[in-house]
Amino acid sequence: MRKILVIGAAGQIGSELVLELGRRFGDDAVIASDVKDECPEALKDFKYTQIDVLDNKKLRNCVQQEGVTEVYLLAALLSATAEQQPKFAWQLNMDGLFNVLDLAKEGIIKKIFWPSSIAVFGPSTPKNNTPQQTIMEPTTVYGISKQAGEQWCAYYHEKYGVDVRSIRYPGLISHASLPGGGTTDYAVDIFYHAKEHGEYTSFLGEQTALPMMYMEDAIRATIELMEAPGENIQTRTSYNLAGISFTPKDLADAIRKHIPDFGIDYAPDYRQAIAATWPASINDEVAQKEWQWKMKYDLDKMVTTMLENVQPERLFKK
Ligand code: AKB
Repeated sequence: MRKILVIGAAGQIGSELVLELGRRFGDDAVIASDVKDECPEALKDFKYTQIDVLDNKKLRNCVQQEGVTEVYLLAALLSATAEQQPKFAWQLNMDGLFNVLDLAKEGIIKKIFWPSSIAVFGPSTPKNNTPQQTIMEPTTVYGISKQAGEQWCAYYHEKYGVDVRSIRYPGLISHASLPGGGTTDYAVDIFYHAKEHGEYTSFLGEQTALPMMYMEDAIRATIELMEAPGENIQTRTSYNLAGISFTPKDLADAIRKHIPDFGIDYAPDYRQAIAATWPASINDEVAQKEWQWKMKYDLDKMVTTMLENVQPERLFKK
């Protein structure tokens, strides 16, 4: 029987992934877990267990007692936060991964999803249409941890037959959950400010193009990858997904189609230096070929959906 454990279920991806896994496989097939003591309100129909992924003993007990077959490991520090706490970021991002990989190596669980990121690329990577396999010299702690993690995933697959699958997520955009500590967070923030104040100050510069993706596409990609036949999955590091590439100016222009007076100005901060090292656009032909990946949301569709659904009162007290 399928039993799925989502680690990091209170985060931006986790909170939406749990709901979609529940819709597809039944709420009883999914266990949500997070380092937080309290189960997020949105996940109250699911079994919830508090787990720090660094607590290997508690993680193992949970997996064995509940008969967990698959783990989605989403607990991590993202790019901006990781730069503030480099040692802890490395520990969380790497030891958490090893704790889960070892459960699969020992045959206790059957399958793992682990997210990588466009942060694996660096300043020496080709900036446009970045290929699946290319130069990777990341300059952030987060990027270094993701690149090392990718290699460990491939190693565990090759040496121990571990079925681990991964996506290099672009920046993710959702109205249902808030991002926490990434360089791409402006592309969510902007919608709350556009609706509430009609203006926004971007912490990335006007012409900083980055790959992004609407959350519904990202969740669908994640589950489609996990459900694809194992023999199709020839890439055991992590898959490029192209998403939608745009600059803060492109995004503001798209918002202006709905809010004509929307105003934007630019005050780049330390996150600009991170963004400057990442690709502007990504090539995802390998994902298209190996597991038939196809994106549904372009820039205009994403902006329309965000503006229709975003609830500024979640950020701004009235
Ligand atoms: C971040 O900005 O750190 C993340 C990512 C691209 O992995 N959204």
